[in-house]
Amino acid sequence: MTGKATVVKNAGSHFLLSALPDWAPFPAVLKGKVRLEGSAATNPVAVGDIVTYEADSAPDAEHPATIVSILDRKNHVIRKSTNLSRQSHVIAANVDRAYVVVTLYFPQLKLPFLDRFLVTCEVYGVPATIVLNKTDIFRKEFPEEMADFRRIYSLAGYPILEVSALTGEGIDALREDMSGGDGCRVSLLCGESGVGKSSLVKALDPSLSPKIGNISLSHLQGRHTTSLYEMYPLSGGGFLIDSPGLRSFGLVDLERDRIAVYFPEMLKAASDCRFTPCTHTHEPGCAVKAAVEEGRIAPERYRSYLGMLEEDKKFR
Ligand SMILES: Nc1nc2c(ncn2[C@@H]2O[C@H](COP(=O)(O)OP(=O)(O)O)[C@@H](O)[C@H]2O)c(=O)[nH]1
Ligand SMILES: [Mg+2]
Ligand SMILES: [Zn+2]
Repeated sequence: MTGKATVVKNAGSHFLLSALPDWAPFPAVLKGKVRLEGSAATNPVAVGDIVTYEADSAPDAEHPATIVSILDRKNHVIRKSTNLSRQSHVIAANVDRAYVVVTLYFPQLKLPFLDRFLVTCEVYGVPATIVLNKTDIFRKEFPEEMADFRRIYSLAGYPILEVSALTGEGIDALREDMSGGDGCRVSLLCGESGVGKSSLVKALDPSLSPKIGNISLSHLQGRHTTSLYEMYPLSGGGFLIDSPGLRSFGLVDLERDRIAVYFPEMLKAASDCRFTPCTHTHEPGCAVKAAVEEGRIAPERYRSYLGMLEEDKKFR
């Protein structure tokens, strides 16, 4: 028999597949290299890949299915193995949405960090939703900062969910969002340490909390960690891919003149710039700078962009 299913666990040479949205994982192996459907290229298999498989009978641990081919990916997320090596590793494929968890304080929000993260999502082609956690603190004590935050990222066009893992505010909305409406959405939950990812998973689906979000990053550094890429079904519908590497995936290498393309609000404005390409710094007739001056682009985001340009210069 043959079939089509999604990779829900990658343990190096062994895999678990499930025909999503049904959750009934069964084992599978790779024999040699696997080709991408309709192409000569071979590819490593990643969690989220939709694959075709062959099996003599219903697959079980003793008679795993054999992965035959990988269907075209709509996107994929990679991670560089180490700073020194140029190797990169595909850690997830076909991700429907990244939920980027942030706080205003405790820990303090660093806008350039969040903006780099959003740029990375844009580069990978993964739509991002911002999850502002710990509103139980901010709503009372920092209402102006909350309004500022909303202004900046609404102008940028990102959906914002305001939640509190502590009080449960917004958790139903987050659960509904993660189901994707049809119960098929595949999500990533990411954000820096201490923002409340583990607490959110616990609030979303208590049965998952022992499995997700408790692996420390330092413990894993310098080790091969393929076995840790795994997808979990959410009780409210949808699937969550978890791996420590994904929670803080770094910035991809970008050409200087490409950076602005990944700020969606700047990309939109840039079509009216007098010059192409335009770095949106010194050029006359720059529509991006005009939009910043007129308040249609948040100056905070523009500053993050300038910061990225500067940093890029340093490394060249
Ligand atoms: N006040 C408040 N504290 C929270 C909330 N969510 C998490 N925390 C606390 O923030 C700290 C870090 O949470 P944790 O879930 O471990 O964050 P992670 O590192 O992103 O997984 C813990 O002390 C949590 O109790 C929240 O919504 N409100
Ligand atoms: Mg955690
Ligand atoms: Zn410009």
